[in-house]
Order: sequence, then C-alpha cells, then structure tokens
Amino acid sequence: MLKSVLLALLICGAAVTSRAEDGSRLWLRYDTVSSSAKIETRIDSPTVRLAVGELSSFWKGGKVELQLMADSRHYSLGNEGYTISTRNGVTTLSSVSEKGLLYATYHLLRLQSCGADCSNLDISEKPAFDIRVLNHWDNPDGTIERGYAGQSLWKWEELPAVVSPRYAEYARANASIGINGTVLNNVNASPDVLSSDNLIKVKALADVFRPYGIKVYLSVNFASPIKLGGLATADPLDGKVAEWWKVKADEIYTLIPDFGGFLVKANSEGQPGPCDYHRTHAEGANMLAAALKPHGGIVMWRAFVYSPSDDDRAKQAYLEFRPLDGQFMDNVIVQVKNGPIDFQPREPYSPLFGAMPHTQLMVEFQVTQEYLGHSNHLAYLAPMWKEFYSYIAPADLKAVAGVANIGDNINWCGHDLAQSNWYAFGRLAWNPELASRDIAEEWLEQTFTADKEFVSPMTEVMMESREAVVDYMMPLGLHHIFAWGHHYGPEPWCEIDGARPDWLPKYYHQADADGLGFDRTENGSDAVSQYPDSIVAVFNSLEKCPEEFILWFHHVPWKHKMASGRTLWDELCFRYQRGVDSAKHFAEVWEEMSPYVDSERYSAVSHRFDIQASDAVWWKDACLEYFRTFSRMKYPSGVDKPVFSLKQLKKVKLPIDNYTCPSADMLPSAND
Ligand code: BDP
Repeated sequence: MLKSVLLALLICGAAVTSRAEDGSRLWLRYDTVSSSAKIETRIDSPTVRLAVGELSSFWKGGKVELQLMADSRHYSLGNEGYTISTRNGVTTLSSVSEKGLLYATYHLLRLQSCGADCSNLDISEKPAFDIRVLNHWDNPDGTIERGYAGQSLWKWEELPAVVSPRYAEYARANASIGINGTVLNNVNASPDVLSSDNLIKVKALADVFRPYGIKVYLSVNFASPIKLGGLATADPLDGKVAEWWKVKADEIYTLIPDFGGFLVKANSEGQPGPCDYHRTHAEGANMLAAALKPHGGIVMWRAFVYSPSDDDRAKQAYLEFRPLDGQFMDNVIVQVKNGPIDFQPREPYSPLFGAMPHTQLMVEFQVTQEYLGHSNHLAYLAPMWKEFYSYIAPADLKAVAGVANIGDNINWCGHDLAQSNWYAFGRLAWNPELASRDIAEEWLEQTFTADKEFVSPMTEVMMESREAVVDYMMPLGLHHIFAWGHHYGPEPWCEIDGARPDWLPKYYHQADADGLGFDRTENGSDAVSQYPDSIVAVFNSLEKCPEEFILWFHHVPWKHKMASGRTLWDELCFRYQRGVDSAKHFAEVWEEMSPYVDSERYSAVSHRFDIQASDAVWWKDACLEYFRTFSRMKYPSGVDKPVFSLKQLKKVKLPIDNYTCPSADMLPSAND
C-alpha cells in the first residue's frame, strides 16, 4: 500500500574510509558521495529503505524518485521487473513491487560504476526466470562439498544469537545481480537440517535475507521422517509419512512465512528416496509438494541419478525421468544438470531438456569449479552457460540454479577472479540474452578499474579462459578423466579395485590401439538417440559432429583426419599445447596489469595464474603421455616435449581432504 505521506529522505553518505584490498567488496565498490542527491519516495519499508540507503550513499547524479506503479506497462514486467527513466534531470525508478525498486537501484548504480551516461535513461527490465537460486552444498559441520573458498558462510553454532554482518553483505551482493533464492545446505542433506533447533537458525538467516528479496530454501533428506521423526518408513504413499511432512512444513512456515521450499536429491549416490519403497520419483516429489502447496512452496527435485547398470551413464537420467513426464504436481520443478553426466568442462546439453514437455524443468549449473581447476584456475563460465542456451530456449525453463562458489574466505570465492562467475551467474539468470563479453567487461570495470588498458586485455583473458581449461584438460569431447576423489588433476589411467566402472576415467575415454572416445552413436551405446532427430543427424555422424563433442559421441581412429587436416592424434596434441600456451599467456598478461591493480589482489591473482600455468603442463603431459601408449605416435612439431614422464606423474597424489591450494611444488621435479 502506498503511504500518503511523502517522505523526503536525505541521508548524507559516510566518509570514505580506506580499507584493505582483500576482495571482500566484490563488484560493489561504489564510491561514497560526500553530499547526496535528493532521494524521494512515498514508501517506507525495509526493502525500500535499503534502496534509498544505497542511492543516498552512492548515487552521484540528480534527484531520484522511487515509485510503485501498477499500470499495464509495469504490470507486464511482472513482480520483479522495473523501469528507469529520466526527465528534466530527475531519474524515476518504478515497479509494481518494492523488490523491483531495489533491482532498479542496483541497475542504476551499475551504470554509474561502469561510466555510462545516465542523463537520458529509458529502461525496462523483466527477469527471464522467476526463480534464480544459488545452491549451497554446505554441511552442518561447516565444511562445503566441492567448496574451494574456505568453510561455510553460515555459522550454525553461533546462530541465531550471533548474526554475522556477512549475511547481509551476501544478500546485498545477490540482490545486486538479481538472485532471489538461496538453498542453504548440501543436496547430500543431513536430516538434522529440519530439526526444530535448526529451523530457528534458518529463520534468523531468512530474516536477514528477506528485505533483499531473497527466499530461503532447504535441501532435505528423504528419510527425515525416519531419522528425525522416528517413523518406521519414509514411503511417500504412507499416510503417516505424508502427515509428518505436512506438520514439518507447517512448522517451517510458522517461522518463515515466505519459505521457498525444498531441494531434493533422492535415490542418487546413496541418498534415500521413493524408489527404496518401489515408488517413483514423481510419487516422492508430489508427496512433498502436497505438504508445501498450501503455503505456496515448491519442490525442486533433482534428476541427477544414475544406477549401477550396464547402460551408458550418459543415458540414465533420461531413462529414469522421461517416462514420468506429466506426472509431477504443478509446484514441482525437476532440476536437471546442464549436461548428461556431471558438470564436466564441456558437455553437450542434457537430452532431458526438450524431452519432458508436460513437466516444469530447471537447469542446474555449477558455479563452483569442481571440474575446472577449483579456485586455482581462472575459468570464466558465462560462455559455457551461453553455450547451453544456444541449444535450449530459456522460455522452456521454469527456473535456474547455480551451485555456489562461495565460502567464508575474505574474498568469498577463493580466487578473486572467480567472483566473476557468481556475478555472471546472476546476470545471466536475470537475462540469458546478455553477452558473455559484456558481462566480463562490466564485472572488470566495477571490480577493478574502468581503465581500458586493463579492461580490454583482461576481457580477452576471461573470454578465452574456459576454452583454455577445456584444451589443457579435456579437449575434443573427452570427459571425466580426473584423478580419483578430488577432481582436480589428471589421472586417465586411474584404476581402483572394486570401484564402479562409471566412476573411472577408462570408462569415459575408451582409449585403445585403434583410437579414442566413447561410441555413443546408434552403433554404440545409442545415447545419441535421446536427442531430437535433427540433432541426432549431426551428433551421430563422424563427419558432421562438432569437433568439440567428437570424442563424446564417437570412438575415433588415431589417424582420422580432422577439420584442420591433422590426424586425431596430432589435433589432440595441438589442443593440449594450445591450452598450455593460453594458461602461460594469462600469467603474462596479468604481469602487465600490475599498474592497474592494488598490490594485494595483484599478488593473490598472480599466484593463482602461476599455479594454473604449471597445472596446464601437468595435464598435458599426463594425458598425452598416457594416450601415446595407445596411439604410439610422435608429438607433432610445435608441441612441447613432455616436462614430466608418465612414471613420475603416476606418483602424484594430492591430499584429498582440506587442501585449499595445491601448488606446483606437489609436482615432481623433472629429475625425480
Ligand atoms: C557431483 C559431486 C558430488 C555431488 C554430486 C551431486 O562430485 O559431490 O554430491 O555431484 O550433484 O558432481 O549430487
């Protein structure tokens, strides 16, 4: 409701204080103004107060008005959309909601930070997806599964009594890029998450996040009724089980009226689920959805499943979920990883997208770099996510999730440049049409400096970075040839007694004397047939298949002639070399950047680029030396001779637990 009194708010900005350049300010490095512009609004609410506070402290232009508008233009922009317009020197931010006004505020401040002309604005914005969530894989003990930026941000042992100021900073950063939901805990969920004691802590976080427009969600363990509720079963068709969840949902909503809902990993990698009781994923999801529905909550049910079977792992999620199309309730969204296997440096899109027309689907991206060099390597991921959208129309998706790369490190993400992936995830979740390059530029401008001498070369580095990682780790469609357990270094030779074959690299690369790659054509595992006919015609053909996926879909002879005219072996060598060259080049470019960057962030990033460059050599040598035992071919000219021997590299073992920054010293010296 609009208040009738006009509140003219004039707040003077705080004095500029100097602070350590530890990366903690992310992209939100606005200069504080000494005398603030007039910020006018009739609305007095926590969210609008935040917007007014930001503008009063940081907006350098003239008067700004914030207004709620329910006319048809604003109505068509939805509950979070907004307009920004300037007339006679006054900038007007309008939206049907207060949240929209906060988003408009951050948009305006972003334009200012990037040096845009803000004197004549006429902007309309509407997010592509209603639900834009981060998935934290944080455990109750403070560790983070696949987290490389320290411990969990959530200090459960202190909550609810101590509320760290970082919670509000986290929420502010998310709001500034349009993220509107956060799943607080690991998909491998502890049942204790739903204990009454814990829910009070969750409420404390929800209260901090609410004014920033962020809803809280929880990952739940499907067996919670047994483990927490003392029931004999978690069978979704058992009345007592359904009742337990209903009562639990009521308890949650009493504490957190705008609670978002549940994320569920069921019958996957040892997690309990409805299939334990011979029920389907749909029956399990719907039972939870029924408990949440009266409160407006949703269930995000993950399709990341693969059962031990002889069938190609890349086919399994589709085989299990596609037959369930149309059986899910309307407050269930099936959450599908972008590719059919598991967040590899490059995968084709998962064939489930497009195959379940009567089911709401959402995509799950991984922002944390589990398979892309952790927080040691720069891999700017916007191009990877855009690649996904080149196959899948955003309009066919209900929501988008990103597995967070955030921990309690002072710079949030471990690698200062990895903040760009958090940023890009949010920007693309709001608008998948944005160009990766534009996002990189605006992030660099806000996070470091708008000086072109810095922004231009570093934009190039960022834009090349993911492709470089693909080149030196797994070019041409290779995948999952990581070392056992930590997914950091190469181990294409890995063998573990008793391990599932589809957890081992040989399953995926299929190297033999004839060639390399997994035959997923109609003559092989036939995974290709899960795609629409038009795509099958391309992926199934050795001639037509894009080379970036060739070893994903084909077992290719070593001497096969590639588009470049080289043999497969030579092309493979060339790609690994290109990756190594790029990684070395990144370190060199960064050296030139020292005049533009504060010394703290300069040296932190330098250190990481050095690791990346030496890791790239490690990857190249390990993979090429190993694959050469099959191809029996020589390195072509232009490709560096190996620095390390296979024998040396087979001895490299990284500590799996709690390492944050494995360095080049872990590699053997050339004489070892
Ligand atoms: C894999 C991770 C594992 C996760 C799993 C998942 O290695 O730690 O639990 O995905 O997404 O990528 O459930």
